Amino acid sequence: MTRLVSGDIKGISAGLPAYDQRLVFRTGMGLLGIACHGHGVSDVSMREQMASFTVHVVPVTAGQGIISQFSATVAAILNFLGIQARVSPQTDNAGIDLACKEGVDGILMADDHQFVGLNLRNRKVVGNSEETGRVFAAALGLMAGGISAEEFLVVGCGPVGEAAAKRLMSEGGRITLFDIDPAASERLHKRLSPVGQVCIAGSIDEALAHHSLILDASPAANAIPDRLLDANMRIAAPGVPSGISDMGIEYLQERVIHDKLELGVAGMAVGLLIESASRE
Ligand code: PYL
Repeated sequence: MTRLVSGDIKGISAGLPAYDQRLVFRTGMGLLGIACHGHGVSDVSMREQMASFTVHVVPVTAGQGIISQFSATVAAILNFLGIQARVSPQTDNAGIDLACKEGVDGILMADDHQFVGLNLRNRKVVGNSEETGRVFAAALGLMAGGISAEEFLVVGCGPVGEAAAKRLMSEGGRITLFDIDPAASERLHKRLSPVGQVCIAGSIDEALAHHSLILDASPAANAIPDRLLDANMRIAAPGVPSGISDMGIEYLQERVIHDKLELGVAGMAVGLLIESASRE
């Protein structure tokens, strides 16, 4: 997992309404709608659940420590979705202690390895990597006008890529995997083969020559080189840093979705509350 720096986060909170609009323009749905679609639940019912759900975002000082504005930005995203969230005045274990004593419904907290959400009402735990993969896959499906029988290239075979591939396969998407580390694509191929149609590409050049629907979950800049971009491509890119250059993003315009925190946190929020929401 690539660690964000405060420069990555700057501007996310203030930019949420505009980002939501950009998502609607690209997919027909905003942040909450895409996250609900990723989970197959109705956003109307989810909105109701969220209005009565309280969250503390607990800053974590362990490892490399606090990222300035990280917790505040997570709380801002949750508030934008309609959850009553605030940054805990306490960090680490004291923050967990306070959340339980105050009777809040959920906690979100991240160390350098895992960003988790805990539903204290029912003990459900959600992970940012899985939710990010799921929700970006749902966004790509919306950009594609549907997932069933479409061919998708998943670049990066870590937890985000795996969750994205599973979400695409759950609706009948056909998957080609590519990872700079062939052993990683082979491991994921083995896990996914029982689930549906999946194969491995030998090179990124070959893979991009044959695909226009791409999920870039690699944590590497230039994973999708500019020289291989095509005007027909649609790319969902949760990887940090983005595998597409700024020039590539400019070239693809409304056919690319990339953010560093927003969709993943929205997926976590919906995942925490899904038990009580009705299906789409
Ligand atoms: C959750 C993000 C998504 C991409 N990279 C992940 C990351 O930066 N993880 C580290 C988060 C550390 C947060 C710090 C704090 O401010 O509480 N412990």
